[in-house]
Amino acid sequence: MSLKVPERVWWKPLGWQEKVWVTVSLVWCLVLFLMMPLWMAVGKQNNPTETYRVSPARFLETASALIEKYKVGEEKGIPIIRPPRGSDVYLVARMWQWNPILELKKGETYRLHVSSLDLQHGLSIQPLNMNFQVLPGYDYVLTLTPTQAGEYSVICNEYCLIGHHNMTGKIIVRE
Ligand SMILES: [Cu+2]
Repeated sequence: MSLKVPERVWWKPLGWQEKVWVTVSLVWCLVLFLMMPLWMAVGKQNNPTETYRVSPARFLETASALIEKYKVGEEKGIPIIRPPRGSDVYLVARMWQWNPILELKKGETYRLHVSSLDLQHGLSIQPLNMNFQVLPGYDYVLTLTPTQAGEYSVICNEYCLIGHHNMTGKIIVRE
C-alpha cells in the first residue's frame, strides 16, 4: 500500500487523444500481423520452400564428388567448378569459406543446393539483394537463373565466430 492512494484509476476517463492512439496502434498491429502470411504468398524474397534433411557428411560427399568432376581451376585454394548447364550445383558453407567457386552460364537455370557443415551461416549474394539462412542438417534448394554476366561476391551475413569477416566466396557468370 502506498502512503498516498491515487484518487482515481489514472487512465479513466480515457481522453479522445488516447482513444485515437490506441485505435491506430491496434489497427497497425493487425496490419503487420496480416502482412506476415500475405508476404509469404506475394513477396519475392522468401526462403526457398524446397528443403530437405541432409547430414553434413552426406552433403559434403555429394558436393565433393561434383567438385572433383567439374573442376576447371583453383583460386586461393578454392576449386573453381564449371557445372553442366542447368544442372544441380552445390555450395558448401563452413567456417570460414564458401566452397567451391561456381562458374555459371548466363540465362541458364540451375538448382543451387546450399548447406552448412558446422553452424549457422547466411548466404548473401552481392551486389544483389539476396539473403538466405543456411543451417546445418538442411539442404536448401534455390532455383537460380543468372541474368547478368559478371563476378558476384558471396558473403556470410550471419556472425559465425572469429573468422566470420573472412568468409567470402564467388559466383562467376559467363556470357
Ligand atoms: Cu558464416
